Amino acid sequence: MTGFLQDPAQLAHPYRSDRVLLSLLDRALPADRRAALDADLDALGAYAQLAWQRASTSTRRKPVLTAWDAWGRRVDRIELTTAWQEGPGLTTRHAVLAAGHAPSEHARLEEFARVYLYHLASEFYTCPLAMTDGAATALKASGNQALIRRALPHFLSRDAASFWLSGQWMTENSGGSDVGLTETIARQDADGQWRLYGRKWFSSAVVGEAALALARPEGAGSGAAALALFYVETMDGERRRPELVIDRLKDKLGTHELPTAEIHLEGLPAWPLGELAHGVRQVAPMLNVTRTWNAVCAVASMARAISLARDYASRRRAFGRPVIEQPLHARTLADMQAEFEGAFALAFEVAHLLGRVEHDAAAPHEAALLRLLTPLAKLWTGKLAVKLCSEALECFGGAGYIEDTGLPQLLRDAQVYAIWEGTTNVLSLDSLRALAGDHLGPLRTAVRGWTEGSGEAAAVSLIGTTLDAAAAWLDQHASDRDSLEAGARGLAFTLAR
Ligand code: MFK
Ligand code: FAD
Repeated sequence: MTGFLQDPAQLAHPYRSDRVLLSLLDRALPADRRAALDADLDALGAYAQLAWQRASTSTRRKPVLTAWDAWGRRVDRIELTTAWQEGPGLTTRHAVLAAGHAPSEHARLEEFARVYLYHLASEFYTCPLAMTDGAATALKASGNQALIRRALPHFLSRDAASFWLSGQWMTENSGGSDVGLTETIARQDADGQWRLYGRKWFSSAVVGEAALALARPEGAGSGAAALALFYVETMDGERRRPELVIDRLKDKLGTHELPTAEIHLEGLPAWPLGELAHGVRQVAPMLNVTRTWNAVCAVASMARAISLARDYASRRRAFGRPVIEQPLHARTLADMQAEFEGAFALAFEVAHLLGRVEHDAAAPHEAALLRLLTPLAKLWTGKLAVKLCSEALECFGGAGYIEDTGLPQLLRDAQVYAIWEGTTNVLSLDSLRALAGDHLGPLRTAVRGWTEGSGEAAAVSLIGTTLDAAAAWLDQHASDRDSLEAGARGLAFTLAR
């Protein structure tokens, strides 16, 4: 049978074709650092193209858990997809995590450029990578030299053979937003060794070698302030420690290649990072790093969706011309691109600020600015990724709804960005935390810097009016916590926009 056959969308090289990324890096980095970065980004872009081609010719696989071997031994072995098997080699070779911890104010920007290009091809191997980066950051902040010496060489290794992934064990059946409900107990042996007993309800780095875990020291009171933060290791040589039991892998809407497990801890050895309380305060550096990863990965999903939709529009014809030449379709794509570029600017502003703050290269207002923009970037990009991936599927017409085009996966996967690492509401409340004190002062200072000399008087005036209205709203509701919280999402969206 012959007849018309539609050419599928082709993925342009995600690095060489990304005008927005290229122009940011050219602008923000000194020439020598910019040049040194090129080879890694080029290779990660090529890997992304390879992965897209591979996905179109192979059936996607989910990881498989084998709990018992043929002879009745508990093995909890997880078989991973190809991209996951390639993850340690690829990411250590291209220094994805190590780059972020280099001694430079540009380190984080250089790291997140890599993350942005790698994320879609990684099949969410970026999820445990983010947590490993967060664990490295929280360990450094703790100042616990013994744990830093023990774990950081593995977390930041440039050699796959010695590389370790870390998990982030916070969420329990009782609560993921309200971790103060944590039931996991930390008990001390007679010899002083701490051990964890309890159940962690979501563990996305269950194949990792380490984790940071919240637990309640036995006898401590209730609530979040009484929680401590512990470092654990999951392996005993080649074997998973028997005190860590994988109950099952979750059956999820998306992120199918990512093995997210329900686990039990039956006396897993653990070491406190610092004081045996205020574990949430101690894990906060990890949260802020993983939230930055989330924002950058959400933006990467938008970039991928738009790139494919634009390519398809140049191949697909309707009413006598390529649909990209239909004024309304061109306008649809242009609107998507504009929203993406705003989100990209916000996410990468956070990435660059993080590096400047970590290396004492920030202006006085920038630490507070980073604290505010991190939840805003996470919540804004999480929602926008769903909207733009959905719009991109529609750009393919019916083909966008068909599984083996590889397109529906974009939408399914995007839904996770708004949920994990703090939901949109939880992040909106976190932005209220960040606005305590000087309210909007750091943002006003930043906006002055961003818009200086722009010549966009009307836009500058609109931003000023918006910030004035936000400040007035905060003052008006300052003494009524319930109405402040009820309006927190609206305020967060306004500020992010
Ligand atoms: C591919 C993309 C990559 C992304 C990978 C993602 C992998 C997914 C893995 C996960 O989902 S891991 C689980 C993530 N879980 C969360 O994000 C928890 C969501 N809930 C919250 O964030 C709640 O707001 C929180 C648990 C923090 C509430 O806890 P509390 O103890 O009731 O809050 P409280 O008392 O306000 O804060 C305790 C302290 O922490 C305070 O400091 P002080 O003790 O000094 O007063 C807060 O200021 C501080 N704090 C809280 N959040 C902070 C923070 N400090 C800095 N930054 C923050 N974000
Ligand atoms: P709940 O906290 O029960 O929230 C339910 C609803 O209530 C949400 O809409 C929330 O916004 C709202 N809500 C809660 N409190 C408030 C409030 N004060 N004001 C307004 N609204 C509120 N966790 C880990 O610790 N480690 C992992 O590796 C991990 N991996 C994950 C992987 C995947 C694929 C997913 C989906 C989740 C993962 N999580 C992980 C868990 C994730 O972090 C939690 O699901 C998330 O933090 C929400 O917690 P919850 O599911 O208990 O929802």
